[in-house]
Amino acid sequence: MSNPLDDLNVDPFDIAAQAAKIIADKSGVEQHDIALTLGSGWAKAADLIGETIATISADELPGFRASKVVGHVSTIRSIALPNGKHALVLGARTHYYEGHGVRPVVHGVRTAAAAGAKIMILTNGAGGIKTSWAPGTPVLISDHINFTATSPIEGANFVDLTDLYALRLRDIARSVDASLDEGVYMQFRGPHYETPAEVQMAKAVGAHLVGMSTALEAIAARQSGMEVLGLSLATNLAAGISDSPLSHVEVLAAGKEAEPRISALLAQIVAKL
Ligand code: 8IG
Repeated sequence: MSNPLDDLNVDPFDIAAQAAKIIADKSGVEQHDIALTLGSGWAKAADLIGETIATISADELPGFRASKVVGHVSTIRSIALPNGKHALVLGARTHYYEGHGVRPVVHGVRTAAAAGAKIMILTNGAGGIKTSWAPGTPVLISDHINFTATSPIEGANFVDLTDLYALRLRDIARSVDASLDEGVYMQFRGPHYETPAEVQMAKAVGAHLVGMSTALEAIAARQSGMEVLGLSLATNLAAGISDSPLSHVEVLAAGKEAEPRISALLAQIVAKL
């Protein structure tokens, strides 16, 4: 299936603007305030944060690719929050490991920015390096290490990434749950999990969480002028940190178990933004 983003003569921001226009038309919401990407374990939050105004299938929007990963839903929802604000929930994350390049990976974020969102909430399931994080522990992302060897930014645009994961937003999250720990997220290409040696490398360079998303999206969000809040669900201890091997089925099960708890937490945070 062809995607307009595959044509390198096309400006990805134009496609994002087209998608945002369709979202505005279908939802009747001219400007969204907040956008959320809900990764493994976080999807239930969409039902808790407010009233769904419109549900749009990803294949109705230019530039979006239908996800093929079990447990990932490909819809975009416009939600009215109790405080009068509007949230856009992106259920259609494209991962870098899918092999379509970086443009589709950040298209949701760029569409959210074009739809007016000033705050981008990025959530994911991740492997934890800290042994104190039992499977199912939510963790605030304080910073990231982009280990993908690529960037969503095209051309000589030297975007500052200081305070990328805004302290202001982390403080709001902690005002909801003071026990929230934080850590540095390291994005690997995947789709394989790390070797134990790679996890030791990640630990040595200052990472606390390993995953396959979020960092590229956060960079694109900052390029578009958004404030970023990042939340990981540590669904498993990273390879070699515990004795047992990693299984995608077990990772999904840990996400499901934690889902009601962390989705309620996220809904409470969204209510305060
Ligand atoms: I859930 O241990 C989940 N996603 N790279 N490593 C990486 N991604 C993950 C992991 C993990 N767990």
